[in-house]
Amino acid sequence: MHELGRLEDLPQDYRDELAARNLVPLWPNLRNVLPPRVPSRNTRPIHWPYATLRPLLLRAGELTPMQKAERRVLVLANPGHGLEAMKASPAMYLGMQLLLPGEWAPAHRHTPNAVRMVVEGRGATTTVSGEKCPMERGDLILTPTGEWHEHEHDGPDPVVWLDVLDLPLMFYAEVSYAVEGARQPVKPGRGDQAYAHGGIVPTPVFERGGSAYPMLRYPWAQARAALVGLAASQPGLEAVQVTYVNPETGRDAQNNLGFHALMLRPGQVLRLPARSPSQVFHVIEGAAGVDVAGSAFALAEADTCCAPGYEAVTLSNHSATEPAFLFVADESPLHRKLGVYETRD
Ligand code: GTQ
Repeated sequence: MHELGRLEDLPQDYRDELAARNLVPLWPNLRNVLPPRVPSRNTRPIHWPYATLRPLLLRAGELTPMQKAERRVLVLANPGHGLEAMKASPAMYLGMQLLLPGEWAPAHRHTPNAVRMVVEGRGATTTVSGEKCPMERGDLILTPTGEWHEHEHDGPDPVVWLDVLDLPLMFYAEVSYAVEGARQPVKPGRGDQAYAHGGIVPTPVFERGGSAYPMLRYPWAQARAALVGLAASQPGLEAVQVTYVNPETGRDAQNNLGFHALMLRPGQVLRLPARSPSQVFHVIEGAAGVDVAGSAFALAEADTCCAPGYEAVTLSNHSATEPAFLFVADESPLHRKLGVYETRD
């Protein structure tokens, strides 16, 4: 690939006149915006150990009351994008949210899609469009674009969960905003109960126009059982992974980000091929090694890390006796919509 002309090669008066007329020559920038074969990525592999994050989050609970926070969150920011950009990857925002006993995070709705992965504590609920979802450790709770949601906590201990939002994408597209609301009346009907068994869905006879997001809570007990069952039924299966899907359509649970649960068998080393989407790994149970792009992380329970796209990732379970369970979030639905999803090697 031959060298292209540089900006400095052009006479100053010409450059000045272009700038004055809001014009830019392409050729000095062409290789930056269309690099050869591999995109330039600001996303760095980063590990956020829970052991160091947790005391800082609990301290936020002492320093900042709910009225001053609305959402008491420490953002897991990737320094490759600049901390103030509050991105883990181009399309993914990660936050650890704390709710103390008796607290209420008021109702609002916003354009970004969010999910919660519950890390610790019992007794909290998130009410989404009137459906009150219990929050147990490892549960995945959706708050899809535009749906009212609020969090409350009646249990005895602090509750912490991981928020994953497509906020950076929405912000980039200049479509990110929120609307504040009042406490939601709770409606009967629970998606996690109506869709508790794979392949069996409710058949409305009298009602019409069901929700676009019929299942809002994916209990960890069910996802874990699915993984254990899959591993037992297919002893030769390399990647024991399930995807959180919309039970009515079978497609991704949300529009832009993909959510999966993955089980590593005792002693397993799993090499994931290089694929275009950035990924986030969070340990629900056990521990895992994550090797990506020259970084090697030892993830303990409740730890989180991210990996840039177009890089192979090796996951290892060093326990000889216990499986490890990971929550994986990625940008695959977005990449498929953009028509750029690819696997390499
Ligand atoms: O719980 O609604 O981490 O609106 C960031 C923005 C959580 C939430 C975040 C939010 C929320």
